[in-house]
Amino acid sequence: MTVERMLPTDEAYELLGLTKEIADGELAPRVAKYEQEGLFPRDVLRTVGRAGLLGLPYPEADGGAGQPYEVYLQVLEILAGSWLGIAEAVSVHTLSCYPISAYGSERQRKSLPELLGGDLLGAYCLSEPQGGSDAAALTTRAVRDGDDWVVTGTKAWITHGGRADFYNVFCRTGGPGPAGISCLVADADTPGILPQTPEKTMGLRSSPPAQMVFDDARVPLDRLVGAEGEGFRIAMQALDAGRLGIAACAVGLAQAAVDYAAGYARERIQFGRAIAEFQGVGFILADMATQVSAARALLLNAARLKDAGRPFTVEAAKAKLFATDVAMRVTTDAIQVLGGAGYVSDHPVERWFREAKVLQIVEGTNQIQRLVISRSLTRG
Ligand code: COS
Repeated sequence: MTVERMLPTDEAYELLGLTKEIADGELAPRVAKYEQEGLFPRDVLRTVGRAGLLGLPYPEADGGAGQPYEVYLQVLEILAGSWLGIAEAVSVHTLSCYPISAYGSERQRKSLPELLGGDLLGAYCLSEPQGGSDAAALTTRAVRDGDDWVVTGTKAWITHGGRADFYNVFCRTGGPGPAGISCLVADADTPGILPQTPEKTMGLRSSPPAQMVFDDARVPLDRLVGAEGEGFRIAMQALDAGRLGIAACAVGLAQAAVDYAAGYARERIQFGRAIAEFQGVGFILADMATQVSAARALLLNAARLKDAGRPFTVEAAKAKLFATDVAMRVTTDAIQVLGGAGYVSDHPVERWFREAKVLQIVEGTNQIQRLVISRSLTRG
């Protein structure tokens, strides 16, 4: 099934057409093998990067594609429909370019064409083993010494950990709480930046996160992004946009599950007819499709607010919460429609179900999204 889309420009339709070609031609043939064998898709990400998809929402003057978020997120959705790991990688890379794009010095911004150009991959190091939801409690420390910051600590759950070319590192340069946090951007080959063994994950096995140990890593003073003490705000703003990326991944995954389950129900014969003809199945499919459309609408509303320069933090939290819960429900229902066939790896729905779970957790658990939303209602 093709989703009817309303896009703002002819260029956007062309971009989505190109994305679909890449998704069908490059992603779909590889995803099962890479996910099953846990192969990191660096080659595929290069192809995606060279097609211009690793810098979509950034200004053309900086080497990006100047696309509105509304369009960028629909590109992510299409990629996620073929391979969630690639869509998530694009989303995380895009998030990782935010600090320099929004807060970088003139000198730092000179690196933007390289960051957005498609050959490099970024990572975002905020979480720590003892500090996930309570991000402001992070303990990784950066101390000035001569011309460098000396960084010590451990970051956890880092997507592209050990694979990235550059790392955003949120660390404590001052006292406790959010006001003591700063943002550094470090090159991957900095001595003392030590990737650990990747985690053994339930899903997204082609790109498992890893801990990153910073053992007296010396990062030049001029790699501080924004002012000292401004890191928490930078991190939160980056996450506002990043959460839209995760929501788009969820919508793409859920749409794939709807399409696959509907296709199966049209073919599968029981009691002398296609199971799609039984209301018990057809109504499940109808509810799945309706939830995905609602998630997409919430996502695009938040994106359009962002594109218009309006506040979108709360709408992004709603979109992330709703879309990722929908992805979990819809992939669960897709397994039910396939019955036993849905439970085995001959069909992709069992993988999608495992992958959907992580979307309810990354870039702020859905409990944290509820906190952001409820605070907006209850704080004056
Ligand atoms: N945009 C800009 N600034 C923000 C912001 C946002 N979205 N959210 C908070 N801030 C600012 C606040 O305005 C406040 O600044 P002032 O002290 O100048 O007023 C400061 O940051 C502290 O905010 P707050 O008091 O709300 O911080 P909390 O410690 O209560 O934390 C939550 C807020 C829980 C929302 C935050 O810690 C969070 O998002 N946690 C989840 C982290 C996460 O997503 N981790 C995943 C990592 S990537 S896989």
